[in-house]
Amino acid sequence: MALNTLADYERDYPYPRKVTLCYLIDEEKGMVLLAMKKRGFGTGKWNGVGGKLDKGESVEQALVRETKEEIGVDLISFKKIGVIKFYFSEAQDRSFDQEVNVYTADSWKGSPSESDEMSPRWFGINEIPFDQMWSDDRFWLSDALNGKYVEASFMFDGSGNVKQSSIRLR
Ligand code: 6OG
Repeated sequence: MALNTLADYERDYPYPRKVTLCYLIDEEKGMVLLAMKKRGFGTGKWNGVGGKLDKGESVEQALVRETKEEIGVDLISFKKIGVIKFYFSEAQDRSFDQEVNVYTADSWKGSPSESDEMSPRWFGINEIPFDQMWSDDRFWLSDALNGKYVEASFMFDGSGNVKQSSIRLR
């Protein structure tokens, strides 16, 4: 059957590949750590840190490993703030689609540092550079950082713009 709407994707592909995404938070200063992606999927965009699960790994194991690899810090405490499914409707196959498991972390060891893959920087929670981020972020990130749990799905066009969305915040 043809895939036309976001609901078609959600019905036919309910379990896209899992990935992790983590935002370090400095509660006292009201800051969030974003990192500039230097290579691969999403190059040139600010985002949280994270990536794919290795074979046999849990989501939380991948979250800890990816954060260490990308910005050099060891997470101590973190909390899940949402699950978001992304469908790239104009991709050749469904391998780009992702289920992003989103976390914030409020305690870690070490200070964020640059790696081959990412270059981190602190931003005020009210000064997030949405125009240099994935186009879905403006629909949910501020609410999620302010304590809402987000369950959402997005369908993108070939230029990376949101074509359809479904967002539940609680
Ligand atoms: P690697 O390919 O580097 O993992 N990611 C997204 N994050 C946001 N905010 N919006 C999206 O809309 C995203 N698509 C993927 C998940 C990719 C990293 O990028 C995140 C992962 O942390 C499309 O292994």
